[in-house]
Amino acid sequence: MEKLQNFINGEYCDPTKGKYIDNYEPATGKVYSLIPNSDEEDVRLAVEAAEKAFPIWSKMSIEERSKILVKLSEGIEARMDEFVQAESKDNGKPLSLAANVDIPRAVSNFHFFATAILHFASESHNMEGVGINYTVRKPIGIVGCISPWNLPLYLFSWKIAPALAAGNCIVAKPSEVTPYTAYLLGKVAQEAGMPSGVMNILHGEGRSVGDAIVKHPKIKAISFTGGTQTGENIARTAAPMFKKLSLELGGKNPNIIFADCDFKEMLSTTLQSSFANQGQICLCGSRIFVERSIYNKFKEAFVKRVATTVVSNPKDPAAKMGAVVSKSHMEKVLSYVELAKEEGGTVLTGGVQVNLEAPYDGGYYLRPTVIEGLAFDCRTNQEEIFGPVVTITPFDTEEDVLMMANSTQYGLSATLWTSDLKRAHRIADQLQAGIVWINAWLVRDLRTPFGGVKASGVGREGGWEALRFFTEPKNIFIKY
Ligand code: TXE
Repeated sequence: MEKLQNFINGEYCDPTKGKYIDNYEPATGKVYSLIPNSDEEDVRLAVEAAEKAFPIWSKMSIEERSKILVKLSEGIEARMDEFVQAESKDNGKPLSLAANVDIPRAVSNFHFFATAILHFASESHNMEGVGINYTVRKPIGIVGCISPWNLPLYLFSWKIAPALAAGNCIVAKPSEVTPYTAYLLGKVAQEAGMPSGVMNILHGEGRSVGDAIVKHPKIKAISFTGGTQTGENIARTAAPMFKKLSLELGGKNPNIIFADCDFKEMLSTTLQSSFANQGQICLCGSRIFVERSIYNKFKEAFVKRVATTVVSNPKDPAAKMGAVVSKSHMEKVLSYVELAKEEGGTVLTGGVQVNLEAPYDGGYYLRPTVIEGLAFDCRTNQEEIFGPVVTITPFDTEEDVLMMANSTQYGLSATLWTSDLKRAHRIADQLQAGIVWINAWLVRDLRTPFGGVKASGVGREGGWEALRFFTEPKNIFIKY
């Protein structure tokens, strides 16, 4: 069976203690490779390599650094098919999604930050007749990047690209549930001429290697995307060490639909925002609020479309949805369907596992699920399910829907459907969310700030925000 390796100091290597964990293919439920279960000793080696590489990488001209990162992005593009196949196999998502979204976006992430750094500038503040302040922004040093399983290379590269572009060396860990594309990245870095030790990629469980990254005193900043509980644990460890922290956590995003929306466009986009990537995107709109006058019309049309959505193996070109990421995640999602029933909800469609024919009979397939009749403040409507489950709830007034939309501990994103411009501004302004889409969903411009409020996280990624996070400003004053 294939054994993945860590990538330290420009070379692939085995974990020092020789421990491995199983890597499952969600489409079949079978183990198909082994992942190093690294620990603090591997982190120590990676930090040592990064420490040596830092003077070389941080002092390299920005143009040269940029060229290497552009080559990295081109390297992924040149191996597009290999990356697409690997991402789909590792995660269970349809091949078409990996080909159209995940891997192209990873290419763009590297390209975007490789070129953004060429234009990154700092400020100066003149004090008339007194002197001038100028601010320099320097790389932090060694930074830790920890990413989740839902959009594996997409989110991994979203962190490591700005970290590297800003001149840092990294010790990065993809999710142990979906390690494969990050594993492939080592080869591409070698081909791109990335100096040894700049990019170190370690595999393994959060509680072993992830925790060791967070605890290492020479790793000065942590950029994390994942569950809110994990974010809390990381913050607890990192805060007393005064590490810089960027935390992108969970969401329970509202999708608010007014009667005056473009119904057709809203309906097809709402299918996407509910179930894309099997509902495993932190930006999915899992609480759908519909103005009462169109509630029944919406319910009928939506449920009809959801009920005919094709759930199939990821290689099937007809598949609109593939497998969810793991058995335990599937069980978690199904347990929320049971909870919803206990809380008085009615399952309008879905709520069950899908059994495909061999060799996919052991895979983790779920029917997309729509539930109605729940109170806005019940657990099903407050906790992140992170799967193909949405609830629908009618509303009467703007005040009502805003109260319900803002009622969770989360505040990542929100979607709003209306053709009333004034209302769109009014509601967008009052939504407690870091990102609001009006008459659209998941339209992303990499220059914009990305992140949430409340329990959805701390800090912003994207554009200058990411480059600011991965640099340390120093203000220097000189007297006239
Ligand atoms: O995420 P974890 P899990 C949510 C979603 C999901 C839940 C749990 O609701 O059901 O979180 O998913 C690493 N120190 N999201 O358990 O554990 C871990 O190895 C350092 C939302 O898979 O947060 C992985 O690399 N690292 C979400 C990463 O953290 C640790 C995406 C994320 O895993 C660690 C994923 C520790 N103590 C899940 N423990 C989003 N916002 O996009 C774990 N890790």
